[in-house]
Amino acid sequence: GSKWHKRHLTYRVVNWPPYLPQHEVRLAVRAAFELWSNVSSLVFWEARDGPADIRLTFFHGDHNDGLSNAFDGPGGALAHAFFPRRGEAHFDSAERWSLRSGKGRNLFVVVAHEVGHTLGLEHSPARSALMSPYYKKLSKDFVLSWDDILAIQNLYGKPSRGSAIQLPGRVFTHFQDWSGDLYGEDRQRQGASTYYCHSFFDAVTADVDDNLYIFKGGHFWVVPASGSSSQPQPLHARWPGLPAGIDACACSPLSHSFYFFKGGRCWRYQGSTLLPGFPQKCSARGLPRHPDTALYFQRLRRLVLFKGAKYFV
Ligand SMILES: [Ca+2]
Ligand SMILES: [Zn+2]
Ligand SMILES: [Zn+2]
Repeated sequence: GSKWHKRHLTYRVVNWPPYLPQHEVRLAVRAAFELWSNVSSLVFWEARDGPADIRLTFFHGDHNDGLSNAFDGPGGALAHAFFPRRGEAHFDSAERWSLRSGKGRNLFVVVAHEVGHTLGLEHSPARSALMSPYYKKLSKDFVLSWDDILAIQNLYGKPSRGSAIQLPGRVFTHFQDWSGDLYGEDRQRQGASTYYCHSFFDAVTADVDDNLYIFKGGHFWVVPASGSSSQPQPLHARWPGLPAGIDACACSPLSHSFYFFKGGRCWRYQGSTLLPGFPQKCSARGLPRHPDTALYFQRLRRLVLFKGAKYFV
C-alpha cells in the first residue's frame, strides 16, 4: 500500500458541524489522531488554517468526488477517505454527528477509522479492530486492537520515545461517557489512488428462516444462512410503498410479518402486502419517533424498540 514519507504530519478541520461546540470537536479529532500517534512513530500537529497534510471536511451531497460518491443524506454512507498521499477525509454533513453516547453517529470513532485510511491502512479482517469494516462497540475502554497497532507500526514503525508500545489511556478519561452500539457495514471501492469507505447500513433483521435482511437507503440485501449475499434489490420491489432510509425493521416470527419504522410512522407487511391501517403513527401506540433499532422478543411475544438508553415494548 501507499504511505507518507515523513513522520511529522499536519491536519486541519476545514469546516465544523455547526451544532457541536468547536472545542469539543477539536478535542475529539485530536484524540482520534493520538490513537495512532501513541502507538507509532507518527507525530501530528493541528493547523488551524492554511495548508495541511490531512484535511477533514464536512460535505453535503455531491462534492465533486464523482456522482457515485455523493453523500446520501441521513444514514447510509457516513464518510470516506483517500489513501496517502492525498490526505483527505470527507464526512456527510447530513448525519447527526455526536460526541456523546446514545444519540447520533459517534464522530470520534468515525474520524479515527477514516484517519486510519488517510495513513494508508486498509480494512482489517479482525472483528475487534478499529479498521474492521464492522464497528461494534465504543466503550470507555475503547483502544486500538493489536491488529491496528501492528498495521500502523508495519508502515511507520514504533514510537520513537523508547518504550515499545504506549497504549492510549489518559485522553479517554475525557470521553468516558461514549458508549453504545454502532453496527456498521462499510463497503470499499478501490481505485488507483482513491479509497472510499461507505459506512453503516440503516437496519438489519432476520426472518424465521434465519435469512438476514440488510437495509440501506432505497435497497436491501438478503443474506441466507448459507452465506453469500444477494445483489442489492430495490425496497419497493418487495415492499411497495415503503420509503427509503428506514430507521429500524423487525420480523415477527408468529405472523411472519415485517415491521418497518421511519420517522414517526410504522409499516407492517405480510409478504408484499401492506396490512390495513398501516402506515400508522408510532405515537398512536405510545412508541418513539426515530427508533434506533427494533427486535422481536420471542419470550415476551412482543416487539421491542430501542432508542438511546430506553426501550419500548
Ligand atoms: Ca449519509
Ligand atoms: Zn468525498
Ligand atoms: Zn473504512
